[in-house]
Amino acid sequence: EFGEGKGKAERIFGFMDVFLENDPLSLQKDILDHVEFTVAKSRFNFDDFEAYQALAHSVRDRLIERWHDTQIIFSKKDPKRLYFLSLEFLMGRSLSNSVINLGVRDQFADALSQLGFEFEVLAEQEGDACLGNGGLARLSACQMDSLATLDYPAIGYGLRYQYGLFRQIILDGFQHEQPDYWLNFGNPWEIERVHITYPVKFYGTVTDEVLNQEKYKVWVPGEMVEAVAYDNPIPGYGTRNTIVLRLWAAKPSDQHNMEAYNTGDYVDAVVNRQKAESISSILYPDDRSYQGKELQLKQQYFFVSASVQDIIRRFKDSHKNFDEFPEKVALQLNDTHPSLAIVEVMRVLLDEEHLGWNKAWDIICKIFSFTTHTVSPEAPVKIPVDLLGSLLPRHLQIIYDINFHFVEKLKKMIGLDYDRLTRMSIVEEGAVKNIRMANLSIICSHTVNGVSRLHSELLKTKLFKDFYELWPHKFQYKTNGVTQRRWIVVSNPSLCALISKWLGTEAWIRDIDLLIGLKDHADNAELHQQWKMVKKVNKIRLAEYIEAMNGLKVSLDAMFDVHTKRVHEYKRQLLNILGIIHRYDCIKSMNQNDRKKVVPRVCVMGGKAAPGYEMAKKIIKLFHVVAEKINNDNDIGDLLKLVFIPDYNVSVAELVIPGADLSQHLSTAGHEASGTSSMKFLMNGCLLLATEDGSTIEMIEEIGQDNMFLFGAKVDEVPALREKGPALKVPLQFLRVVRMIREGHFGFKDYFQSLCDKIECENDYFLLGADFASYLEAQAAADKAFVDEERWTKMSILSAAGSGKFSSDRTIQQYAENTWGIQPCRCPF
Ligand code: 8GP
Repeated sequence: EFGEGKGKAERIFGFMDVFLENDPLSLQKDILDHVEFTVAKSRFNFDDFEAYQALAHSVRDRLIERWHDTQIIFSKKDPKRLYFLSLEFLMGRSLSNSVINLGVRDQFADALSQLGFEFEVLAEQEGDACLGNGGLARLSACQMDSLATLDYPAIGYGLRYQYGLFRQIILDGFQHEQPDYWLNFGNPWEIERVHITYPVKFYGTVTDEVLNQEKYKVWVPGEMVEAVAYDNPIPGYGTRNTIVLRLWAAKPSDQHNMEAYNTGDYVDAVVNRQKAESISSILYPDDRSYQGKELQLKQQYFFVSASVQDIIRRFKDSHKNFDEFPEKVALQLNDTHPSLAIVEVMRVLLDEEHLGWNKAWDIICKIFSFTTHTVSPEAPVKIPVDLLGSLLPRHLQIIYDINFHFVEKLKKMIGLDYDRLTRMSIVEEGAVKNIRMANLSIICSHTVNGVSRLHSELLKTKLFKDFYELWPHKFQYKTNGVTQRRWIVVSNPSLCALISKWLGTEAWIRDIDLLIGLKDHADNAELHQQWKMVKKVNKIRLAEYIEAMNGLKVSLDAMFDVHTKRVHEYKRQLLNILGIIHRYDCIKSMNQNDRKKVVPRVCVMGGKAAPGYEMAKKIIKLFHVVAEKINNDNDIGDLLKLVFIPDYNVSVAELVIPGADLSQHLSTAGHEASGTSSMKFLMNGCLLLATEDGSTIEMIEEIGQDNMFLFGAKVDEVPALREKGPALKVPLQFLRVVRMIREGHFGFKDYFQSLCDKIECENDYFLLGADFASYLEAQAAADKAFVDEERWTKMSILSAAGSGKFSSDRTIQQYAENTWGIQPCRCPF
């Protein structure tokens, strides 16, 4: 095979390539070379962490080799490329995923064991790359994996934050945040490109100049920083294709303020220069709202400007005429955070390429597509005009021009309907004038995508109704998906082996539709036995982690009931806690005989609250006080145990998800745009207890409602329930558990009053009271199913078998075909 590859390389490239060998001896030599020359330790004396570093560098060499080959093919064939712009990527760890996608996992494990190291142990040395908040950020990471695997010519662009998402620590049950200085121990997965840098301008003034009798705008900046590229190779699975995620870091620019050096204040000048680095230093830790801060806007423009310069440079390397730009370039806006890219491309085409308004606008309308990830009417990002005008004066002018042309056109289409014109304008008038980034994105993109079918309906009928009525053809949706490479193959090796055995092939790792084949064996006793064994192995792994973290021993016979996601009122972790209190209360009142019928549960919760989100932080504290009481109640024993997993992140999720029997997805219907953790649980054969929200609705179609525990108001019932307000009848059990908290049954009485008021005296916006009875029924149904082991196992097999639709491979293929118009371009060996 190796000789074949070499021959092909010669035919394709016309030169003899040298491939890195993957036999154990060559791998050992590579690892030891890196120990000696990269890590600079003696090859006779190095510890686990040093071994991990050397291993990571050996893997990186192989990634770089493939990436170069991929680049050669892309340059030669010059396909239309996708540029995926996202301010957040939640990549997690890279080692295990890389060796699996490269197909060298076993070879490396063999090589290491001969050197006296265990692959799994070294893999634990790696820290997580947490350059994102939650769903949107992890989705971007899954989508990069699928883009590489499906051979699409794509590049991801983002920011290389020095501080990723804060580390959550829990002290006395309260969340505290600590900085995540993830680069402290180096990052072997990135390649610093000292020669790929671009100047990024801020502030200053705009002047008019005349060139060849034409008037042009010239932006004279007041500040300059330099963007430096850091490349992170992303390997595809079952292909040689390896693409790149290019993250920008801010560095001081030599042109920053030369004057200062000359005026003699050398030390101050250097210190000021250094401030430039703060632009890419920190990820904003809120997963919902935009704070309209200057630094946040600077970050957005910094990343957009560097990416656009890079894209245009690449295009101009092999094309002379901008007419071809839309045939070669697709730009994807991952939510509104990168939307300044629209204005930046327009500025370059007008002021630097001198194309003229009509031509430039025509290009803009063909290259941008926009995906929104929220349903919240408060979430749309607004930038105060004053802020934008001071930081990016030329961009504000261009936005006004785009808006002027748009409003003029709109008047011709809809007449002088001022209410509607006001709603649709990019500029929001009022005491503070704002730029509405969603309106800008919709107006300038050829396609607007939602992230599930329900989400898309809500966009069309509520959030963006005016725009949908104007341009129905722009609106599409692509239901989210997750990559089975990370969420089964890496995180659940036992299940991966079992699935391959029963399907008789590993092809499902690239072609997830094959999973449905498990359905044929859903009643097979032998599979049941093995399926249960796999779950047990994963529960043991999780139980060991819980014991190490919390010192709590949990029973493997209990149902592992998991609720992990960012903490939010709309995600209703509070509903879960109220349900737990109710369960505890019921057990307490039972006699010993009845207690024998209770299904023991280990209730696991995990997730971070935004540092400024007080109610979310109270919910975390409430879980802890309830846990304290119940876990220390010897009368209850193993019937109910509560565990909070601190600092939930990608690598913790890889451990928790495979070990879950049941997982909860409780958002009030109409609030979760899609939800993606449910997809990971489903693939791992975990049963879902959920509301009919986001992508769950599509899961019901795939898995069947008999294989899930559904509850709660449906999306069209929610408005009427809200309307009723205090007149809404809530069950007595609900009032009782709220009273227990209020009266200090779990302590911290005063601290929880506001939380109780919100769901009892105020309008209970997220309808906990209204959904409580049906939530308890769904929980009872889960208990009933769990005691019937064979029924439960069958439901579990059917959940995994029906999860194929929720692979990001399907999502990406739909984007490629229906939104971006790109084709696979495969490295031929
Ligand atoms: C999330 C949605 O809440 C979730 O339903 C969806 O599955 C996920 O995006 C991926 O589409 N939204 C966000 O994470 C989000 O809006 N984050 C922005 C503030 C950064």
